[in-house]
Amino acid sequence: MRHSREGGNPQPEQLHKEHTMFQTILSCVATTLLLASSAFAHPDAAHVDVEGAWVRATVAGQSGTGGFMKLTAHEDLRLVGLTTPVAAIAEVHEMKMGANNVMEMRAVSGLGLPKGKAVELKPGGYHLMLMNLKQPLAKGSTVPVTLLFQDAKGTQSRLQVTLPVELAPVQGTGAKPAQHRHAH
Ligand SMILES: [Cu+2]
Repeated sequence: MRHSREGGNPQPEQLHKEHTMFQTILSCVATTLLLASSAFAHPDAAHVDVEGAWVRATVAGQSGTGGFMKLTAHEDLRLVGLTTPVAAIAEVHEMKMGANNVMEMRAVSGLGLPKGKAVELKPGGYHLMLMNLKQPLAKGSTVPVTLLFQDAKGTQSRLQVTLPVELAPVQGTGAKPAQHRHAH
């Protein structure tokens, strides 16, 4: 039902929002199915599938941790940032072997997500870095994260996901059996 406030303008914004939400739900059914109940789409959600997402549990006194997942964009996008209420600082990081065989970690301005290609954020590689944690993250809890994407034109979009806190990578999260990874 529509109504106007006395002396005010109609509120087409609300109708528009609902319409957009409906479209988003339709176009992101695949994402929602993959994530089961662990995530929901934001009205302006980026068209990105998220699989096997998790955040590593912390121990007392630990101020930072990593988040991991497999991202498949439906168009060429870049993951350019993230926010989460549990950490004062959240960045996209890259970890790789540096000089003297020491693993080095650094923030990157973005991670390319070519259309249709699964890009894995995993321990020892790209990851979401949560720093200055405001609370310990216990296994069994969840962490809400908003991922920020940017397309080639610079248009930004977001995807809100809820990541389970785990001690190790999540197995059997609804991903297709053919996509099992084999650890070496
Ligand atoms: Cu890091």
